[in-house]
Amino acid sequence: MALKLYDLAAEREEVRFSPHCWRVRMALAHKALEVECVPWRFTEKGAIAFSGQDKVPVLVDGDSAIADSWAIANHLEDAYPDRPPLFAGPAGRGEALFVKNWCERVVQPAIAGMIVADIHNILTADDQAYFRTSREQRFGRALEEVSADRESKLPEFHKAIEPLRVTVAANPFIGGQAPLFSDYIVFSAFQWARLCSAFELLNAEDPVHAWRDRMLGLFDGLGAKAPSAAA
Ligand SMILES: N[C@@H](CCC(=O)N[C@@H](CS)C(=O)NCC(=O)O)C(=O)O
Repeated sequence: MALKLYDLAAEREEVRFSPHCWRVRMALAHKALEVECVPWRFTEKGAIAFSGQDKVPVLVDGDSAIADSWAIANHLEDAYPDRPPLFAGPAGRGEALFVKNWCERVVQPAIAGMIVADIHNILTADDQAYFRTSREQRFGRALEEVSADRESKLPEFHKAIEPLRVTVAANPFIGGQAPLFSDYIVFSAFQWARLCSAFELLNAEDPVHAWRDRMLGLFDGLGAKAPSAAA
C-alpha cells in the first residue's frame, strides 16, 4: 500500500511549501518510496486529529501514523533498512540531529523574519486569518512589520550560514559526496523560501546557491519542478 503524507498546501493546492514536509518528501524520494501527498491546510486540524497532534507532516504507513519530520525520518530509516540510508550510521544520525537543531534554531527563524508576510499572502482566506493571529502573537507585531526592510537582514543571514557555506564549498553535499537527511533538512528551509517568496536569499556566486541548485536537481528535479507561488 502506498504511503500517505499530509502535506501543507497554499491557496493554490499544487503549491506545497512546508519546510518540514519537504524534508520528508526528499527522504521518501531518497528511499525510492512512492507516496500519495494529501493537501492539508493550517485550519484543517480535524483531518489529522487521528495522529494525536495538530501539525504536518503526518505520514501514514500501513497501520502507523507518524507525526514530526524527525520521527518520520527515523521511522523510514528503521522500517526500510534495505533502501539507501538517510543517515551515515548511528553516529551520523546523532550528527543529523545537530543539523536539524541548527536549522530550526538559526536558519528557519532568520528566513521566517524575511518571508513571513509572503507566506501569509499565498494562503486561503481561512488560513490567512489563522496564520496572522498565531504568527503575530509569536512575533509580537504585524507580519508586514516583521519582514519590512528585509534587505538589511541579508548580511546577518549570510554570516549565520557560513558553516553551511564552507561545508558545501569543501564537499558537494553536507553528507559528503552524496546527499543525506542533513542536506534535506537544510535544503527544505531554502525550498520553503523559494516557493513562497520572490525575495532571493542567496547571491549567485555563493557556494550555498550552487549547493541549492544541486539539491533542486535531485530525483529528476523533484524540488526544481515543484509549483511555486512566487513566480
Ligand atoms: N517539529 C515538527 C514541526 C512541524 C510544523 O511546525 N509544521 C507546521 C507546518 S511547516 C504546521 O503544521 N503548523 C501548524 C500550525 O502552525 O498550526 C516537524 O519537524 O515535523
